[in-house]
Amino acid sequence: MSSTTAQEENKGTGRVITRFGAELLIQCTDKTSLRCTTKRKLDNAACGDWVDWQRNQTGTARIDKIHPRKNALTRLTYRGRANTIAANIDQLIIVSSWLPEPFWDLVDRYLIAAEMLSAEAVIVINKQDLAEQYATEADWEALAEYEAIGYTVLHMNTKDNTGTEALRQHMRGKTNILLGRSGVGKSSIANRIMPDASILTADISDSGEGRHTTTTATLYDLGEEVYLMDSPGVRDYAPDNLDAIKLANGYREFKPFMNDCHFSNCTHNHEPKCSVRSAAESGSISSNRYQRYLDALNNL
Ligand SMILES: Nc1nc2c(ncn2[C@@H]2O[C@H](COP(=O)(O)OP(=O)(O)OP(=O)(O)O)[C@@H](O)[C@H]2O)c(=O)[nH]1
Ligand SMILES: [Mg+2]
Ligand SMILES: [Zn+2]
Repeated sequence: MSSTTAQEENKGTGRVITRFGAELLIQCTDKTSLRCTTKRKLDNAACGDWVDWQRNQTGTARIDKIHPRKNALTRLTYRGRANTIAANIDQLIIVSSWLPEPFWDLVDRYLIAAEMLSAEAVIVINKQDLAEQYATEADWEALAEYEAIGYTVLHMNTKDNTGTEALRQHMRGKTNILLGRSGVGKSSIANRIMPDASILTADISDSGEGRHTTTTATLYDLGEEVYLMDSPGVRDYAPDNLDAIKLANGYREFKPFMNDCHFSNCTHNHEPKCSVRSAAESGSISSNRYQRYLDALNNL
């Protein structure tokens, strides 16, 4: 073991914990954290990136290389640009709650992103304590449909710790990212998984001041190759480079039927002899999911 820490070294490797403006905080291989600036052309360094850094004569650490990424989660900004949320993700933890209510088309879009990233996905429904009051028949049906096509659905309640251990088991050996609308409880879940991290949540503080909504994606190292990223809540989400093929591939239950469509470039919409549509009509695949696929196709 080296007796020096990254604070005393002149160069090294690290992983981006978070960025604030032009500055990044990285975790070095010795687990210490280091503030870095970055070259303008490496401006897309994102939470989860592995990087090389070097110190200049004035002592400032600067990122001079981003290692090749396994994948990157990007989103389309309201200005129509692609924005990298985080990189090198093994699993999306897609969080909804009973209040604010679940948006299943948003869950679908995160699942499409998971397929595009070749990442795994877990669906979390938080605030189980509010289920009796707010969950509808249609909601339970939607959840059963996700489970029927092989997705794990975890019910959580961060007030009494329901589901924390189950989620922890699913996170093993992976870089995980919490995603979902604002206020569903992502940071509350992160706090349950990592009680020592003391992440701010929307609870009104003792002084009665302000809501602590998460503003930037942040990586936490849990040890044993487990990482968890908390991310800012979204109003909506869409992958930034979606096309009809990627969209259909994002609906994993379509796959066994797609090869039987009459046209090889079938969009599973109006085309004759479409096996996917037939499967939706006969109930082999969920007509709700198929309808949401058609809506998404129309919005491309
Ligand atoms: N009833 C109930 N409330 C919860 C639960 N988990 C979290 N909350 C509350 O939900 C609110 C939002 O929690 P946060 O953890 O800040 O939500 P977030 O998803 O991180 O929100 P953003 O950072 O804005 O994206 C807080 O008031 C929490 O106390 C739960 O299991 N049950
Ligand atoms: Mg938060
Ligand atoms: Zn088809």
